Amino acid sequence: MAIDRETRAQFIETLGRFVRERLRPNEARVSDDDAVPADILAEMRDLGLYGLSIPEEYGGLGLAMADEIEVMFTFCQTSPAFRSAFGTNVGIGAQGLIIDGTAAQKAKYLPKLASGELTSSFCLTEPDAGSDAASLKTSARRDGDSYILNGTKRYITNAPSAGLFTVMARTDAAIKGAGGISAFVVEAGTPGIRIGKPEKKMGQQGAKIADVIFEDARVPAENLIGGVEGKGFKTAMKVLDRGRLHISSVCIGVALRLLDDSIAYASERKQFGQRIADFQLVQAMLADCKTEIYAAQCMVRDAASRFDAGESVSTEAACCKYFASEMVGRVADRAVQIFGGAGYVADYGIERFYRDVRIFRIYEGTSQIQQMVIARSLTK
Ligand code: COS
Repeated sequence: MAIDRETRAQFIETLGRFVRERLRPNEARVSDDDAVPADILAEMRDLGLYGLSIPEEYGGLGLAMADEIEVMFTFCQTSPAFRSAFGTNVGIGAQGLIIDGTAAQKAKYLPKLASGELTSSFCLTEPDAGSDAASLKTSARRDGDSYILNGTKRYITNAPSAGLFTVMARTDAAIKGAGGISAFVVEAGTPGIRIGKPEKKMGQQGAKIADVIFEDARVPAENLIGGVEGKGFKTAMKVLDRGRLHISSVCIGVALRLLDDSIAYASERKQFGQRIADFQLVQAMLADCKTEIYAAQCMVRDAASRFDAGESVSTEAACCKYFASEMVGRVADRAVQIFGGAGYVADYGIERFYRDVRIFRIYEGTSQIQQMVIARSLTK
């Protein structure tokens, strides 16, 4: 549902203040502690962030994609670890249920995801199935009224805090590709589920990723998403189409922040007797950042409104994710350059962003997978 312009503007203004007053002062702490403080998580729940994209009938804000991206442009002008805490509920962890779940599955789980009482995770990737998602090996064998899950899911965002997993598993061992895969909603407390040790990562400290290991985990058959076997890969792809728009808007938010910081620094820092912002070579870097951010915004706004109109946007979502994630990498690199030595030193936070944004070119489909999706649609 689209909210009216005034409500959206007020919400975005509130979030902008929250980012400036609550999140930015805590960026270094979140990185040092490798955790988002509990009081900030509670405030993000109260703001409705966990339920941004969950329909209103289940207690969410039910934002249209066109509204969600605008919200993210503002919210993500801070460390992306804050977004990651609720990002799986907005995106990949919950969307399988929203898009393809039965009425009973939605009624059971979505209210708790919308309030943030439950955090969800998306379990697709495995040790031997990353970009080639359709080759996944985790099995789900039917046994009476249940399925028995076995296998390992890897690099699962929010696994340590998740109460619910959307799990893609193979229900038909005879079908090797996408057609043998089904999607399940699995409660974290299910016996037979273990969470691995959180990985040490290049960036986004405060956001956790870990293995999720299924060892004879018995899941009620009623938790098969949509109630039909063999549809799980398509569910995952639909979730990722939408997720790629969301991630694009996250990239843009971070890029806006980096540009602001770069302008502020260049306006203050003096060399050769003048502000470095007055040197044309620095101006060129600022202008390139602005131009690319604007291009990404235009792309994402266009794709989001097409998505809301019911168009298939697989290709456009891939274009957006490809361009926006590469764009923020270039913006972060220029920010380090503009800050010079200070850009390389931890106290200024720029090097942290430089590391934080690197994952955007990898997760929810690498740049090379986006190129493949785009090229396939052009040549099929
Ligand atoms: N929406 C709906 N259905 C889709 C779809 C989409 N966006 N993309 C593919 N499908 C369908 C296809 O139509 C096909 O259905 P049929 O068998 O009925 O024709 C089925 O899914 C299999 O598709 P395809 O043959 O294209 O699968 P591939 O194995 O070639 O893989 C890619 C497709 C590479 C695009 C997919 O594996 C992918 O996105 N990989 C990256 C995974 C990823 O992003 N991982 C990140 C983990 S989450 S952080």
